[in-house]
Amino acid sequence: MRSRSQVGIVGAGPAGLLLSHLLAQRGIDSVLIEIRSREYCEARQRAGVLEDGSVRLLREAGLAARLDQQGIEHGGIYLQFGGERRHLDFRDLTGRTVTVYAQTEVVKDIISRRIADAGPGAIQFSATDTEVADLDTDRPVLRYTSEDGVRYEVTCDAIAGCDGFHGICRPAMPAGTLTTVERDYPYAWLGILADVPPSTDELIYAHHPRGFALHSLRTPAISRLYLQVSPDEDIASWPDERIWAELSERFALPGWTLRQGPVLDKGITPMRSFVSSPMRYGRLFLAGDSAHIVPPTGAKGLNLALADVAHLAPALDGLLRGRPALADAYSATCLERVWRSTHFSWWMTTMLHQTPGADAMETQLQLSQLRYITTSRAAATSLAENYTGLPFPT
Ligand code: RFL
Ligand code: PHB
Repeated sequence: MRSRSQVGIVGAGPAGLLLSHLLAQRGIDSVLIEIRSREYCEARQRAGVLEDGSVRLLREAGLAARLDQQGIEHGGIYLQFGGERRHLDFRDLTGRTVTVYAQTEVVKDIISRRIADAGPGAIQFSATDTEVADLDTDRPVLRYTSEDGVRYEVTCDAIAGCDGFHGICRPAMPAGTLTTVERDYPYAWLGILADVPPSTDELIYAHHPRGFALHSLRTPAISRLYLQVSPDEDIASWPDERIWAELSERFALPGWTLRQGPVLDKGITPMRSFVSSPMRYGRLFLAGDSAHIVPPTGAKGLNLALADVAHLAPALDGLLRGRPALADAYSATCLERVWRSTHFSWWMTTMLHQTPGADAMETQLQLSQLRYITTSRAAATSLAENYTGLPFPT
């Protein structure tokens, strides 16, 4: 079946969902297709920390009713190393904060808003065999098969590839168009969601000889914790008791105990830095994880995805009205923030993780850097400024 839409969007993660909403607010219609089911998208455990600018963006877009009620504002983090836990006060250092609000909730909020605004067909879930074609023309085409087996061909003015790292849009760009810079890290994160109140008031990033650990949270009743493990680790060799024992050891501090509870979800995530540029070919634009990946230590991936589409919505609006300046600047504008976050995430990651086979020099340099950050206001301010995030486009 043939149809027409101003913008075709591939992928209903945070980037694609927010883009479809921001375009609708500008009076631009879009078709949004997603390979997974709605249930899957709403349950996929991922990020939890929103930068100050992400919160403002969601608020300005009218998407923050639940975020404002349930999000937990955090004015700092703890860095733990060498048997001590030291606090960094972001409010004092930058005047800014971050908000803990799960990506699952951001996704649920935008899905329900899109369906309320545009009806049950606003998002085509469980679509298969997605293709993008005619990318050298002003009328690129998006093809997919809907959940009920109908093949669609949508002629668009532009297509947004918001389909994540494993999507089809980036590979659809002609060979030789893209330059890719990447690094795989020799470790991974084992993450758990646990039915137990957090044992801390702020996130704890712990450097430990046995490996990095992170204590985060989702709600006052649900904790989210991570352990550095080997990238080839089998989740089956990590029964819940082993995970809690390892976490307790890495966070150990006299007079403090880690509360334990039932594990609701667990999984292993590889760690990678990846930047593919430019983020545009003709009228195909990439946004979010489809163009770049950062290791999660800096809590940047979701925020970068939101910042990309904050640029992309006005850029597409201009392009469709014959004013291509913002679209022409889109890739370079986004890549500036992407590279800042790529550096910050690499820096946090390499400062806090144990590299297999690392020598005493590496360990001492990490510890020295951690002491410096927690004693020098200038060094602490640099971390705080990056963590709370650069100003967002408005
Ligand atoms: P997503 O969320 O991957 O969404 C892409 C969507 O595209 C769909 N898709 C397709 N749809 C149609 N046809 C196809 N052929 C398709 N192929 C794929 C997918 O099913 C999916 O729904 O990308 P997006 O929107 O760019 O959003 C990026 C974020 O999800 C990601 O950067 C963050 O989750 C990264 N991240 C974190 N970011 C933060 O800002 N703060 C954090 O605290 C944070 N913690 C994390 C994280 C990522 C993690 N994992 C599991 C990778 C913690 C973890 C453990
Ligand atoms: C999370 O809560 O999932 C989280 C928090 C901070 C990070 C990464 C993940 O750096």
